[in-house]
Amino acid sequence: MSSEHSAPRQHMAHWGMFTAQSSDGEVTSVVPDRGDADPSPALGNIPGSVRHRSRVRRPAVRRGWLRDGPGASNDRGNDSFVELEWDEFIDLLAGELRRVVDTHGNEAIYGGSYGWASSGRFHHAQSQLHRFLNTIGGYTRSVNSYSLGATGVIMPRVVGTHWKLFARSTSWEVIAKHTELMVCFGGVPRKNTGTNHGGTSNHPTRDALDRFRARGGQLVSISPLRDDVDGAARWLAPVPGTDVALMLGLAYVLASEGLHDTDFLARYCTGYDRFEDYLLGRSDGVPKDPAWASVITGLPTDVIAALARQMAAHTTMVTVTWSLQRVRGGEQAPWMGITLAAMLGGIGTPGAGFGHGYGSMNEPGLAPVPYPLPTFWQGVNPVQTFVPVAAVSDMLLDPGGRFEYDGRSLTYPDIKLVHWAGGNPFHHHQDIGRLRRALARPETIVVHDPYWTPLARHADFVVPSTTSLERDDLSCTRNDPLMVAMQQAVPRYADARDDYDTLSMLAAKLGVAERFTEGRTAEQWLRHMYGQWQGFVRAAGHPVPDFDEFWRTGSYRMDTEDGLTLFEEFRADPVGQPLRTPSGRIEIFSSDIDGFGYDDCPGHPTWLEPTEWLGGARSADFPLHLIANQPKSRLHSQLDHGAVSQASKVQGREPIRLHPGDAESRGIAEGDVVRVFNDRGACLAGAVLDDAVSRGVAQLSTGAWYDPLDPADPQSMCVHGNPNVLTSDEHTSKLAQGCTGQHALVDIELWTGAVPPIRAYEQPTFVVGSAGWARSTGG
Ligand SMILES: Nc1nc2c(c(=O)[nH]1)N[C@H]1C(S)=C(S)[C@@H](COP(=O)(O)OP(=O)(O)OC[C@H]3O[C@@H](n4cnc5c(=O)[nH]c(N)nc54)[C@H](O)[C@@H]3O)O[C@H]1N2
Ligand SMILES: Nc1nc2c(c(=O)[nH]1)N[C@H]1C(S)=C(S)[C@@H](COP(=O)(O)OP(=O)(O)OC[C@H]3O[C@@H](n4cnc5c(=O)[nH]c(N)nc54)[C@H](O)[C@@H]3O)O[C@H]1N2
Ligand SMILES: [Mo]
Repeated sequence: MSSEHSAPRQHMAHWGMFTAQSSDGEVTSVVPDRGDADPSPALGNIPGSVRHRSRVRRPAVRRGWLRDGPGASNDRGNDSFVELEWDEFIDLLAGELRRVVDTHGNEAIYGGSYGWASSGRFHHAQSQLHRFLNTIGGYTRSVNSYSLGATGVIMPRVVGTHWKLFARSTSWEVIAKHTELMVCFGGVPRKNTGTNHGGTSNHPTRDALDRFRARGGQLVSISPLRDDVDGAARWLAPVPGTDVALMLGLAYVLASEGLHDTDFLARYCTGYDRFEDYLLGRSDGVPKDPAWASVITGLPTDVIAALARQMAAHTTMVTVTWSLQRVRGGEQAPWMGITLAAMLGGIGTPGAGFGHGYGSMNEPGLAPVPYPLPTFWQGVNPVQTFVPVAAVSDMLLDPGGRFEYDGRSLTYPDIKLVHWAGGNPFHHHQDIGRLRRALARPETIVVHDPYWTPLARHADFVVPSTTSLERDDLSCTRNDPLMVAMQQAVPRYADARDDYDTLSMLAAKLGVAERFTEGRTAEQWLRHMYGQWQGFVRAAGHPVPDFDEFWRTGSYRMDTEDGLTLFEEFRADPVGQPLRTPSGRIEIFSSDIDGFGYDDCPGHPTWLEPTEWLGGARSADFPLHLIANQPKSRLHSQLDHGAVSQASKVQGREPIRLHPGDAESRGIAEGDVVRVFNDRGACLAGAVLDDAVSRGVAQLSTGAWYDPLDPADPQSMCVHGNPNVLTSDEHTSKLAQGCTGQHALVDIELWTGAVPPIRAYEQPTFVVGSAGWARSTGG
């Protein structure tokens, strides 16, 4: 479809819609779409990214794998590679897949392959890989996400849904018009709203909050960082990880002063009485009053009491960012947030109630489209085995081991081959030292990525993928009015190929080409998927253009369901439109969860002392609370080498922000390189002093490419500033087994040694293949 590559091309990233200008096969500039009210600065990482020196140019196999064949290896991450021709590479990889399936069965393939890849409905790397693996008999899959590990399991049990909390959330319009008080646990970080999985054509959060304030709305931001909200707000900074204690203190005031809505609790909820016994201390002798909450959170008693009364007196929206559930015991904060909102009685009414993820992703607050999205069907996976996504290291280190999950007792499979496309566990997983020991175990690791990421360096087969800028695709998401033509902006780089093409070649070699491709080229798939979607929209009476006209126009605007209030239908008719919970109501006490008997997730929201927090014993050794949050300058680890991300670095390291007082007592000045450490690992980072960070807190975002000083040592210090060498891969609880990467206790010291170079973006070493197949390309 694309021929004239130097003409400006419309495209879509997870962080927004833009037009790309290119020359000589490289994107040279990007212009945000005119319709976007508040474009993400991360767009600035795109120019220069297609021909960046970290691209994978040709198919490559790890030297040790070629020499020794499949098997566990401690050399992963510290070996050289041999570049092969495509046909030799596909032969070898297809043979290895066949061997594993024949010898060990499909369960031995881990295809969980978590990760964001790029936007686009067809060339979605995970969907492509899952469909391919399904055509060869299936794979062990992963469930849930790093984003919402705890929420994804507990919310269906509490309010009968997960996705509706975001996709049918109370709209920004309604908040701007009706809400008087927003009490935001985790703030409403504008930096995060730039992003939306699958793309987004507009960013309304900033303007909506401006309208809300202009109408007299007040915002209370509860967060360790003052800048978790842009613009005027009252800032409360409890000890990190103590939000549930604060919410209980607020709830105590409502209950003890009769400010709670007993009608709402009786009609729409179940189990409030059981919870109240705990809240008031009847069941355990400990009243969760503001004095109790004050000791744990560090906030004054009268501040807590006054806030509760203010909340009862106004149309109040309680919001909880996703970060609050990415910690040990992470199920509790969203559950307690809903309980607090239920006590206030506003759930289902305009401008009041509960919100989860305002300021986490762009989607909450946006109007949904009433049609299904065009879908690339992944097929059926005959293998039933699954693991919670954040259990990847446990699975690889403990085959046959038992674990609990959501009321079930399950077993880790014995994985022989790991197949990953479009994700980076060196970005997303915790305790990288342990992850590296886990990745030494399988017999073969296959990674598709456009770049030599740390995961690619730990692979045996590295499949060079195109970036989305090198192909045509369709973009649309469930809360965006635009269906967008993503137009190829530049020719394919070097020997890179679309994941669809490489998987089609593998499918052909394995004799299942027709099942995988259904005889369609990529362009024919786009037309096919568009046609299906067009049918849905036309059935609703809208004249959607045919594909060619759509492609020329570039986008199609759908109607949206505006002015939603979360759970309004349930509020209007709790009997006719019950929630999909056992009681049909909001479960403040869940008999099912209670019945599982999990000490780390009891039957009602409970304050559970975290492992990584300043009030616990570990803080004697590691007295700073590290917040490992989402990076402002990019999406995850993607385009870490881009201009905006690089401009944020300090002496080439990821910036770590700390309070000037905590820096001074350690002899650290602005711009110094520091060593951040605990008993799990250490990294270097660049000091930024900022009183927007609470005392005792340090903030180091995720996303710096893991760069070990000694690649041979799994415990090596990372010289670049990847916080996941410090975080624990302990899970949220036995209920959800979610990721807990947001918090870690650490200490920080001035780094006085020589500052090592950053090598993360360099090519690995290549050698000529011993079997004589490969050609040398130099390093
Ligand atoms: N400590 C800590 N850790 C965290 C978090 C935290 O709060 N704290 N947050 C977690 C969260 S919420 C998430 S979602 C995860 C994110 O973790 P990931 O989603 O794994 O991170 P990304 O950097 O987006 O990885 C995507 C990879 O896909 C590649 N890619 C892009 N396009 C294509 C393509 O077309 N084909 C192929 N084959 N590859 C492609 C990119 O180059 C990149 O390497 O991280 C989690 N990790
Ligand atoms: N720019 C950018 N935006 C992104 C992403 C990105 O990589 N870059 N990633 C996207 C993805 S995949 C996801 S899932 C979302 C994640 O959305 P979130 O998980 O909500 O985002 P974070 O930035 O990790 O955390 C939000 C804020 O919560 C605060 N916080 C941390 N711990 C606590 C605590 O104990 N109590 C309180 N009250 N506040 C706390 C931190 O100060 C932090 O800035 O972000 C999305 N948006
Ligand atoms: Mo996420």
